Amino acid sequence: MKMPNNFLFGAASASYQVEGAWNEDGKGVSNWDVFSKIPGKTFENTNGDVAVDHYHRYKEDIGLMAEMGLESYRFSISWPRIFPNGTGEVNEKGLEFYNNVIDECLKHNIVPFVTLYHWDLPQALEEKGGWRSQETVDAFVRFADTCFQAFGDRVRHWITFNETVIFCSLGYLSGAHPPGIEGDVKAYFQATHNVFVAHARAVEIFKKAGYDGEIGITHVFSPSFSIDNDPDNKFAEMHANEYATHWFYDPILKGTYPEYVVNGLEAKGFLPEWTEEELDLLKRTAPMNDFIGLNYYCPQRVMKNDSALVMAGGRENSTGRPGNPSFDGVYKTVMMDDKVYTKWGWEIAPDAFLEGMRMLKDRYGDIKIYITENGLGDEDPIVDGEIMDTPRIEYIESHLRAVKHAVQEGINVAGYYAWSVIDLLSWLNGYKKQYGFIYVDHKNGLARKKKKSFYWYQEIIATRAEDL
Ligand code: BGP
Repeated sequence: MKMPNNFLFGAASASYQVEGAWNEDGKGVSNWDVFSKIPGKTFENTNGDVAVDHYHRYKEDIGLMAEMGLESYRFSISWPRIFPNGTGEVNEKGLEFYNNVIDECLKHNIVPFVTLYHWDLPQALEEKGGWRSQETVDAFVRFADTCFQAFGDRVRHWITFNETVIFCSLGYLSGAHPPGIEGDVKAYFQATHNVFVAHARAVEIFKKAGYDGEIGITHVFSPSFSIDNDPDNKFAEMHANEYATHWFYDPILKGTYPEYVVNGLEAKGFLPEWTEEELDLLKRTAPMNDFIGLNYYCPQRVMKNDSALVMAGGRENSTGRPGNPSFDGVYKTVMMDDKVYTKWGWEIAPDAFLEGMRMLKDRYGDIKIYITENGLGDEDPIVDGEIMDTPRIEYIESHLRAVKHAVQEGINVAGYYAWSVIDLLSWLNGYKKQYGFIYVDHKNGLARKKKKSFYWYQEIIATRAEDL
């Protein structure tokens, strides 16, 4: 079987991870500009000041994407480029840059798939409370509306937020991302609720204005599986899926919060402060979501937590290995002897990917799915000057096969975006952890070079994955 003609083969990036030009053309300072410069926060204190200089090289990069045959490019808009202080006056130069990127994509018949928020929050808003604050919600809605108005004549695919669970949990529980707060469970749940409200308000504006196109949100997709059939571990599995998946997917797709979590939070005093109006908004806008974006890297293997510890890290903890207890100490994620892991301890499990998609279909029905990220973080071997990223090819091949299987089973998957189109800054792991089809030579003026996987993906796209 060939993948259907309207299935999009794409690849992704995010503004802070590729653009650089952190203080050029009127761009404001983002929370990541500040956070990454605090000594010890990132691997070798790397930051996105220059990143891979996509800001100045977008034409070359999009040209390479076109050569690869890429059908769609998912990228994000740096909010502080458009509103240097988060709100207030628009920076025209910022709009101009994204107009250029969009036009360059269209020139090459590449569908631009835009993420509005991929974590680089204007620092001015971070200082006013970030996602704990209503001010950020209001400012986001204005930012989203501005982008719809500026780019909505050419952009038909919109993602409001990337991975709420990650930027909120790493921001307020583990402290590994800005604002670097540890163990504030109340703030964590409040921030997630505020993000869902901001999403819902943006969706409603988009729909009311009648733009031609689709809008949705992108979530981490990391379904939990018990390590065995022990009832305590099965309970841990249920609990983990409720807190780490349903809490995020239900308000978007069902318009309500999962009762199990609401009851649990209420008992512990962690329930977000919300209004009836906000809950109505979630309910009213849920059916307006055109799709759900899934970022899938690995599942979670869980068991009951038998230690007194509560969560100290997370998936992105660059120093520790998994084995982290959940924030409430009920379960812990563990590595298993019979599983295969990447060098960074992320399990490679295409079967769990397919199984997870079935679970989603069971719970949420036929909602359209885009796989908005999937890929392998690795240190690619260079042999005689060629980048021989065979493990990446194997990883993507096995996961694309799972996607193909899903489509054959009638799961509504409409596109696949490899992470990442080009080697870029890994938030906490610098440039050492590579993901791209295109190599960036940091010792040679950031020169671009096609990897083995570049040619492989080119072939996959050209044949619409027929041989997979
Ligand atoms: C996702 C993010 C991406 C990207 C990816 C790989 O959570 O949306 O921006 O960074 O993970 O993560 P890492 O670079 O930590 O390996």
